[in-house]
Amino acid sequence: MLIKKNVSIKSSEITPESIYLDRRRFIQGGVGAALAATLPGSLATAASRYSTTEEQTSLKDITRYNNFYELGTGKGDPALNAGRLHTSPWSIAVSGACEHPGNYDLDELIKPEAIEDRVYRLRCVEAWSMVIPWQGVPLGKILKRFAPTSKARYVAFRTLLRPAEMPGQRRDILPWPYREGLRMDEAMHPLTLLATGLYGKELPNQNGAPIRLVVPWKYGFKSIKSIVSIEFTETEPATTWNLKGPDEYGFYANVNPAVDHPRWSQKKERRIGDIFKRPTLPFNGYAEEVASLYAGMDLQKYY
Ligand SMILES: Nc1nc2c(c(=O)[nH]1)N[C@H]1C(S)=C(S)[C@@H](COP(=O)(O)O)O[C@H]1N2
Ligand SMILES: [Mo]
Repeated sequence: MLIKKNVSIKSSEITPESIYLDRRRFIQGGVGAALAATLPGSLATAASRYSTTEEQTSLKDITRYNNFYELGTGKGDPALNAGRLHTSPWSIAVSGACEHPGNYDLDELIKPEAIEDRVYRLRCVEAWSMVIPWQGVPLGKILKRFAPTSKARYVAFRTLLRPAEMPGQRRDILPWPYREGLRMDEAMHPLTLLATGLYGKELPNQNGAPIRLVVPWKYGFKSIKSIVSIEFTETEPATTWNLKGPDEYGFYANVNPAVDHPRWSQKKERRIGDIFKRPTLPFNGYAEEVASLYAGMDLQKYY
């Protein structure tokens, strides 16, 4: 899985998207489901009850229309600059309120876990959206291994800081390194994923290789890319977009059509590939799974 991070993959080794899609459709079908149990490795990953069956955004759009300001602020910049980033070797520093802090090699973290398929909606705060077939491991499974203590109420994440390979970091665009955080119950929720791949291949650099967070009920900026540190904290951690514009970007950032961004409406979104806009759903359509996490909270205040 995690061998050839930096080297470009030969086109002969890449599963064409159409075959990949057919395979998934086949496996998700009745006979396929039975057969899948007998297939090895990633082919056998079960269709998750958390996955949407909505039409998936094309691989081209997912990998060429990106937000990754470390690699440039234009939507096409991350793909253009992706080759500069070295993602092997890669380790994650784990610190704070847990029994097993330390520096973990990425393979050490991921290898023992089963890689799951999750097809999630991604809703950017800029009012566009995609449907992305991720592969990864539920974040909670990894976090448990560090044995967080009762003082761990939040988890804070940081992206790689390496201006030599990330041209955006040579400019004062955002407070670097990019920082994000979740409340512990959000982090442990089964929907919250650490993604290591998409469309059945290794995560492209522009999508946050070698490992990034995916929190599908929150605006895309919570889904921090290219993670190098995880810290368990007692208090709410500072987050990059909240530092940049506290009135515009909250800590919670749950997708909410009832709370507009100060400069634009959040009631609708454009699904990349579509012509017409569609209504934005509370919690990006995951209300049934996650709304209870926020029971009793004023979502106008905790935006
Ligand atoms: N480190 C880092 N992570 C980041 C960003 C970023 O600029 N830097 N952009 C965020 C935003 S605004 C969005 S919408 C998603 C986009 O993910 P994608 O390019 O894989 O679709 O990544 C998020 N994660
Ligand atoms: Mo975004």
